[in-house]
Amino acid sequence: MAIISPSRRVRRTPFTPGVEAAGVKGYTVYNRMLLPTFFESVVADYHHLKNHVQVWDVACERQVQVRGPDAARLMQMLTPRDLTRMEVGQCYYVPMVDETGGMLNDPVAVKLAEDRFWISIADSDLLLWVKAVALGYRLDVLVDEPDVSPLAIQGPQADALMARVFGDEIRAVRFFRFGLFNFEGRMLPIARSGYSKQGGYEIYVEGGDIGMPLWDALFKAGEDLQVRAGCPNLIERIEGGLLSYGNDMTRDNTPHEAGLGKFCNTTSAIGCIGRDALLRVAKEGPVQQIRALAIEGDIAPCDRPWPLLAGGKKVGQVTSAARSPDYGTNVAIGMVRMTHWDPGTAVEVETPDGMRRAVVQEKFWI
Ligand code: THG
Repeated sequence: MAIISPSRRVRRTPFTPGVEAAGVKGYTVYNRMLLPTFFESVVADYHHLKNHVQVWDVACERQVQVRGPDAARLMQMLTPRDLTRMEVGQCYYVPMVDETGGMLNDPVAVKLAEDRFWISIADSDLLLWVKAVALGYRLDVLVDEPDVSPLAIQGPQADALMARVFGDEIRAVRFFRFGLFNFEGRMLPIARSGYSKQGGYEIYVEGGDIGMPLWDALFKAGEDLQVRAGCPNLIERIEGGLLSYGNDMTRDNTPHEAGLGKFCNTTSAIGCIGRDALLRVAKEGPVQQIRALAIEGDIAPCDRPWPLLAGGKKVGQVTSAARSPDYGTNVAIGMVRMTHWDPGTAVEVETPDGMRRAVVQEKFWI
């Protein structure tokens, strides 16, 4: 494949010098920013992630900052998830939808103060939507994109590495909570979260100037832990059922179709945008939904939806797929119509290299 030509529109991150020095071999573009896709190979990176610890440049998870007296009110307008019990120091995975119930993004919300939130976004221009909602409802808030770049530390040795740099207190941070930790005199929110099922942390690096000093400190401290540069791993995230906005679901899907109904509290009186549309789908139930699929045979990278067929009729599509070394099959994520979504259902996938047999799984692998 050809290279991605560098330009101002494809933003570098504070960690890009470290990523390049580590020998990044593949990039994608996410929120108009560079996101590494592999270093040694997707398979080699996968084994290393599951056995050691990696440092990930996920600066492309940009923050939409919401500040001011109406911040909490705006946040609740943006998501069908009930935020009334969300405390300062918590992170919530929050589907965000438009007025038709179509998914606009699936970010992580970070509550920094009663009147200050970060929305850690997936790959869509959510800033524009949030600014427009704030303006349209004449809310007393400021909405901007701060100089904040997440750095994820993922893998079984993440606790060991982080304790060396930030002290043993880091071990007490609970899942989807954050604490403030000092690095070179700056207090950084560090959460126990991340786009893998191997455990770890996300450091919200405020101020690009400390990006490389932090990167270097982590690699120096983790030498004997075999720390490496890594990135969200295609195989591992499919095994874990971690969804990719723009791939596995789009604005054409409701959260219920995406399997995110458990993050929607439409029965309670949450006055969010899209509430009426979601009340309808919650009542009727979706007619298609995200499923794990095991696919037989050799497959190419999934760079467009692959039709799912049964008896010659289209019953869905596959949007993410990869060979899994640990499970000895191709693991995949697809959207499957209700007539064929029961576990054990045999279907066929129309890949660019030909038809492949597949079976709907009861759940994801991790
Ligand atoms: N971390 C942060 N920002 C992000 C991502 C992240 N922004 C972009 C993208 N990833 C958003 N999508 C997701 C998808 C899944 C999860 C987080 C963000 C996730 N899910 C867990 C799971 O499914 O097991 C837990 C969800 C829960 O139980 O609350 O972590 O990764 N900062």
